[in-house]
Amino acid sequence: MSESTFVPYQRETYSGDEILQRSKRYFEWLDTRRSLRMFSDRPVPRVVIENILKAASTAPSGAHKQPWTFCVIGDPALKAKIREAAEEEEYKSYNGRMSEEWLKDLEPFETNWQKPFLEVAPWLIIVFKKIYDLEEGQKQTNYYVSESVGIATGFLLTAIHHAGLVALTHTPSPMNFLSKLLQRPENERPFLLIPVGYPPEDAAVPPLNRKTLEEISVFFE
Ligand code: IYR
Repeated sequence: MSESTFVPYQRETYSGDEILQRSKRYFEWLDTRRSLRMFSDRPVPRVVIENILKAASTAPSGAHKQPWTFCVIGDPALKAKIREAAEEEEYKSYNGRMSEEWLKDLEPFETNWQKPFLEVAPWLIIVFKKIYDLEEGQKQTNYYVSESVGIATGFLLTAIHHAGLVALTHTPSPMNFLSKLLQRPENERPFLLIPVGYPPEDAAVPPLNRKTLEEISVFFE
């Protein structure tokens, strides 16, 4: 057996009232996050988005392969193209592809096929998952790709919230037009489209309730 190459890991830990307060305050702060479908056009510096991406990329991933690419769109002409292509798909979805049940479930969100936020938000982050890696043309296996990219997207959304910005986890469906428009390689698949920006002055959200702890958990002590 070879010697372990592990390096020491040390971090601050908490107990007593401090661990209680930290966990409670973090929940209360995270509970203020909401998905927004409207944005201010107020600019957000590129470096802020870069920091948010670095935060997202600290997520755990299968065999630490970090199987993600974040495409970041600030160019108005490209945003317009993405909006046009997304609306074309969404129009078809809302007018025939989505079931009655699905449309009914979406009523509280007041969504429709129109996606003006794709042009208004200063940045669009398009998350791609790498179903395998390509190194010098050689296929390399990635593991638990959807789980990994899902977790990274969670980190991304939390980082956006922490910066005081808002986002939407948008899923124009199908999303393959994004691979074409952004000329992504064959090993990448679009995962989510996330507009990011400041909320507008008159921001509004549907009055949602979150499930209770009892509804979401089962303890075996
Ligand atoms: N992709 C469509 C429909 C949609 C689907 C779900 I599930 C939502 O939670 C919200 C919207 C759209 O973005 O409008």
